[in-house]
Amino acid sequence: MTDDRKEKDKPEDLERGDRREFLKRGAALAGGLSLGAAESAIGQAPAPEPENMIMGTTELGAYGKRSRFETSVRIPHGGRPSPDAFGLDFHIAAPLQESVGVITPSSLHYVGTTRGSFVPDINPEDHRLMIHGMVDRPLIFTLEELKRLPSVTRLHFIECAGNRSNRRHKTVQETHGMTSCAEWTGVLLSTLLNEAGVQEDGDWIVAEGVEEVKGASSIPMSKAMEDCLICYGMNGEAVRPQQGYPLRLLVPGFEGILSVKWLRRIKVVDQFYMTYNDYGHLHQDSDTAALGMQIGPKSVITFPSGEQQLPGPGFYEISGLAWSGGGAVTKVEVSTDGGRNWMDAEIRGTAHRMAHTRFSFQWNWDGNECELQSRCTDELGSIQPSRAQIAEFWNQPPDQPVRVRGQDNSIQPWRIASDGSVHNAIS
Ligand SMILES: Nc1nc2c(c(=O)[nH]1)N[C@H]1C(S)=C(S)[C@@H](COP(=O)(O)O)O[C@H]1N2
Ligand SMILES: [Mo]
Repeated sequence: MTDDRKEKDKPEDLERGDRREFLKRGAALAGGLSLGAAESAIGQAPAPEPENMIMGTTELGAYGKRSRFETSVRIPHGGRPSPDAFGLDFHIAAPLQESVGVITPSSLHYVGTTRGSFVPDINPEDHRLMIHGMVDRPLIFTLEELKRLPSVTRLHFIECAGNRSNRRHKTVQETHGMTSCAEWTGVLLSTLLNEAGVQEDGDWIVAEGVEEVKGASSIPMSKAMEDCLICYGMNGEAVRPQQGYPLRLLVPGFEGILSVKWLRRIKVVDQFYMTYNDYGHLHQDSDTAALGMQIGPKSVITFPSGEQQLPGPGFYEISGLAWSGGGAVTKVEVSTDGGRNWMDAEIRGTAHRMAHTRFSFQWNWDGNECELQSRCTDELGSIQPSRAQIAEFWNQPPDQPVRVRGQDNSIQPWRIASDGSVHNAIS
């Protein structure tokens, strides 16, 4: 009984507490949100007429879908149509501008394909995963067998190395939409490798998918043993076909290309193998290549972001996503004056390792033109660089547009014009 009461009282108390806090802040901020107007509207939404009700059992009963009033969708990335004239899927970007929390719904998860992939239609009963090469006991697993093994469930982002911002991009979907975060379930790769028995010189693995170019990637054994997952689950259901159904490799925090979809083979080898996917590392030795695979600390403000419109001066919650291949996000800072002054943002929820982390910052816009930026620090103490810092690092002439080489984890600036319109501020 007492417990029941507590449970019931809690949300209300919290709500009241928050509201009081909010009112205090609101009073302190000249020109803050007009609470009176908001208050009088509460409870006045008309109840829907019966003919406007969706009959759950018929339309939504078997597999739910979102409200018809929610319209955000994925878009082709990099100006290439997807699907193209041949029906091939290319990179498509997630609508981060509409995102809340940290999970990307599976339907909106970005899609990366190395070669304009068809999406294989795999019957899980026919699918096998082979572990072979420099192991004592080569193994072949069915899906059923994998699901009998100890499982883990973890939040992880994936990001394509091609997720880069430039001044032509208008929205955050264009600048940053090639990353997403999901709850992944599967078996630790180390469980399978230990079962197979990795031999002395087995320093690398090559992972392979089912398509003609294999989607193969070389991954260092240390990473394979540390935290790589063989996933069959995503956001509470089976991995979606575009994400690798029925089985995908997940290499947390490393370039997305290594997270091989439609995974069918892992070969333990003694060196870095140059696969189709590894062309980006062509000029590097294997140690450098392995290091270059890890994604640096990165963040972006999703609200307000490019092409959004602020209705006028007053209170706003700046909101965004931060992540790092180096572990958990430990700090996010926000600047409202183009990077001169930085203030700590609040981290919303738990900062999981190699996962999108939601941050927010309470802001009162005075109506003057300004520039918003966010900056991420991860558990290694690495700090997200500005584009100017990157230019300086590469000795680029200061009067020319910055060219980011390799992965782009540069700070994204958004300019708020005095009419409330929001623009990409990369010059
Ligand atoms: N088999 C296979 N795996 C693949 C690819 C592919 O084309 N084939 N694309 C890679 C690339 S380039 C990226 S960025 C990620 C994208 O994962 P997602 O489509 O689930 O977002 O998958 C990687 N795994
Ligand atoms: Mo990618």
